[in-house]
Amino acid sequence: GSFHVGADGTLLKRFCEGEQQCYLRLMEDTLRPFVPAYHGVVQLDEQDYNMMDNLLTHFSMPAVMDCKMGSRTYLEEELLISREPRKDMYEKMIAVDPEAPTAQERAQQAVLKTRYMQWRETLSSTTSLGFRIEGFRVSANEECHTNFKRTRSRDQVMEVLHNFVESNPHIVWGYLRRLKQLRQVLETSDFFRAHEVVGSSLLFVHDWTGRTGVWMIDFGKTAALPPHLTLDHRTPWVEGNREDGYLWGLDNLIDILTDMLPL
Ligand code: 4IP
Ligand code: MN
Repeated sequence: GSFHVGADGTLLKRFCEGEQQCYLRLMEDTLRPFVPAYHGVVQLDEQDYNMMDNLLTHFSMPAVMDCKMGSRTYLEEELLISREPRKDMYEKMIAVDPEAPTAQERAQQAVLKTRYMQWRETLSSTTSLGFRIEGFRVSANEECHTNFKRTRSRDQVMEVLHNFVESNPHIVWGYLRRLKQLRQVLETSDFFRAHEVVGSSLLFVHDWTGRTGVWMIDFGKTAALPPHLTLDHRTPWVEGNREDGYLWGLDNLIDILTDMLPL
């Protein structure tokens, strides 16, 4: 598989050079407390892995949720290189909505990756809110909930968040405090200013003791910008500006969680 959980509180993730570069820079950035600590490359059965802290270690039977951040989920460069139409993505598309493919896509039984990604973005809350819920699990013996491909409206998102926190305002408070700290650090981080952050997630973790945490994870599609270019992560994307909508999505997420608190 692409992950191994170590008994020593570490996690091995299949090696990706771009992700390694991000972690090396993040360890020197003000964002360091908001990402898993990085411990370098290790080899297992001839496969390289990036080694990092397992964020679940200090929790007791934690609930976890993955929110994919940003208003775009593919890199700009993926638009330019025209790739093979994908049969697997066509299959994933018709499994959710048999009406979604165009006549031409139906004839080919395949779709371009960027077309599939854009379709996923507008079906979910990625385009409208700048983030989407990928999945959550409330307890270790419960199944993972991942059926959120059509969770798009603010109200639908709020309902899923309520289910994840089991309507516990203390947990919502903990998440809000942490997300506001993260936003403050993101607004001044040298790393964040200089990177297009695409396909990255926020990992939410809480447990029955009331402990909460949020970390940034998944930097496989986080790309360094050319030296003269910086992003504000709120300006809407137009092709060429490389904006990713990350902070706009975080603003919306903070807003929705705030509205979940009792008056
Ligand atoms: C997946 O679509 C996710 O978007 C993956 O992103 C993406 O990986 C996959 O592309 C794509 O098929 P579904 O979530 O609808 O299944 P992530 O890894 O962030 O979850 P990439 O490669 O873009 O990181 P392919 O090309 O790996 O299939
Ligand atoms: Mn992810």
